[in-house]
Amino acid sequence: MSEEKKNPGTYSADNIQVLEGLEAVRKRPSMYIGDTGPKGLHHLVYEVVDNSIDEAVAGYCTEIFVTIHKDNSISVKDNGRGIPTGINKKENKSALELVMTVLHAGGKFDKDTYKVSGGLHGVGVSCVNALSTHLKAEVHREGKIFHQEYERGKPMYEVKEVGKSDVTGTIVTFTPDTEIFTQTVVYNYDTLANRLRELAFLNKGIRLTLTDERETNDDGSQKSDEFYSEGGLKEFVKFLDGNRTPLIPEPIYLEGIKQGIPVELAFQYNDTYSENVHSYVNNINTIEGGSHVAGFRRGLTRILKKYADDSGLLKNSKVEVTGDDFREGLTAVISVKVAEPQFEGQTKTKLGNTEVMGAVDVAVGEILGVYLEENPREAKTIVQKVIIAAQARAAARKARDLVQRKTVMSGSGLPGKLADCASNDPALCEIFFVEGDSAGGTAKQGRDRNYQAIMPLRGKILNVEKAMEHKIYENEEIKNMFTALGVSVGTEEDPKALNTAKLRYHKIIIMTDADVDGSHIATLILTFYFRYMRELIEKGYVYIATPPLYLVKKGKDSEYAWTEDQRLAAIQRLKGAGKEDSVHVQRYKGLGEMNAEQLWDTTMNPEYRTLRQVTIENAAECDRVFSMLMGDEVAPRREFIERNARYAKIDI
Ligand code: 0RA
Repeated sequence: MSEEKKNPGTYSADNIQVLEGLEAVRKRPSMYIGDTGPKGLHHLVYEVVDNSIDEAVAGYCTEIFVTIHKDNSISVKDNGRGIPTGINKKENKSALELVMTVLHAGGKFDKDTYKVSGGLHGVGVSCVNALSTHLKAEVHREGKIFHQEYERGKPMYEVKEVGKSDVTGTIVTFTPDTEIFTQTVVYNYDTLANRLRELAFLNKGIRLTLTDERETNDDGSQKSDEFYSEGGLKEFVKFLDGNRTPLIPEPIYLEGIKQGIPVELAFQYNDTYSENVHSYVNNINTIEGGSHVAGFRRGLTRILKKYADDSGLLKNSKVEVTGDDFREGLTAVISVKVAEPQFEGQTKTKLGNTEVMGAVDVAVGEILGVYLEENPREAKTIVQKVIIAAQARAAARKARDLVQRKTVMSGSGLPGKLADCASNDPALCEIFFVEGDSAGGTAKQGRDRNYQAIMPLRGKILNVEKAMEHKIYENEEIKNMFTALGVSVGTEEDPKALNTAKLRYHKIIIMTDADVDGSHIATLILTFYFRYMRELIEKGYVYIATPPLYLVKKGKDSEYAWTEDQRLAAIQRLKGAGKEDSVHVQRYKGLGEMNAEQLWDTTMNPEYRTLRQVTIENAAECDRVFSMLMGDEVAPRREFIERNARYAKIDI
């Protein structure tokens, strides 16, 4: 120790602390970035981009470039002021080095920076550094260029001046560590594009450009997209409702500071029956909602109810109007900036700060009050929509009660078509929802009845995107799905809430044919889960089975293939020295073509099967994709399907 003290430039006590901090990140990366799968991998980029967004929100940066390099390293470049490089007196180190190597350094040496973004976990760029084999920071500032590089978070040299520059800005380039990200270090363009698009809508006026050096377009140009929004959330709502028919010409929009809290919100009514309220706090998607969403609902209900009462439109409708009725066919985005957000809930994405409720309530009240006064025709359209919703809800309530009664009776009341498993332990039990009775029969023979239940579904299930709520609860297949799962609607607090306390299976597996029809049915089922049982997706209970596409056979030898590459490889292996036409390839057109043993071996046996877990990475994007795939507009659907023609693999 004493020796090190004498050489502050090389290895001081401070250094040891720093290394301990970053070592902690490497030891338990999930604590800092959520997980070490694809989600955590992409989170690294968001963490770095957030720093540039902060600089932009502070008013010093207008452009951010994100580049995926050929080797899957990432560069984030901005035209901000550049990270300060001067020596911090207290730490006796360059500020740049502190930012890059000390956990949460950001606020410490610069108290004036009003940091409002900063990733879901808000851990800062030093975490990215700790989890990268190599990171390089380049700063253009005060007419000079500075560099520092790091290996797994440790500086390779002190900050050095390497040249002159007549611009300002920061470029961070990092290579994710394969020791940490053992699953994959390959970046997904669309995932990054969706987040950058979202950030552009949430932070109007900032230009975000994504470039993929791994791919070129058909015309030879580099794959690249630019995201820029002048209208902010107003444009976000239009984008989300791009495949729906609006009821009012333009979204209702407000931006301002209410009770000291920056609030931006936009909302729009469309002719569907679903409610799509997306909310953000400091650019973080609060998928569990919270006080800002509560404030929005309260303000919306208060103002619309008063308007409806005063206008006399409600008088003849004979139904009682509830809060839900005001949100049918509503698409809204709420964004607030909170200095010290408290995140609660299962996934820490629910805003707890109570003071935000009043601020948003007041904001909605102001803007909506004025809108209704100034636009009587639109006001009438909205109120009529609310009345229809209330009438439909009365019908839905009856239908829901049916679902509820049936679930309560369960035991004897399980659907006749369900082949249940022996175990009662939900954590061990799986249920396969299988397309068609014939495949259902095969699955019943092939399964392990101790813990695998089979439930055949008849043909195409109801498209919930187009149906009114009561139709959904009246639908036989959907009712059976509720009963089989042990899920009901209505808890003591909320008659509409999903009650999953008695869920009977922790793996809900959708097993359909590996063809277009099968994908369509899987998408219909997923739409239903997304709209009516989202909690089960969020808890990670919903999966998609992946049956093979081919059986490649020669004599007694055979191999299954899931992809074109696997099919070709299997043919090569099996033909050996023989001719190619000695190998027979069977294309499985449906589950029904497999016998029970084959289905078990390839698709149901946990030892060999591949299940794809359904996750919601980006709720707003899911919402848009589902409304497009299942809604009325044909052209965007065809376009999407053509783009994803190989297999409608929807990463929801
Ligand atoms: C703190 C102070 C100042 C700039 C930044 C942070 C900054 C950080 C990042 C991270 C990525 N890009 C960035 N750009 C700027 C500037 C203080 C000053 O110049 O007075």
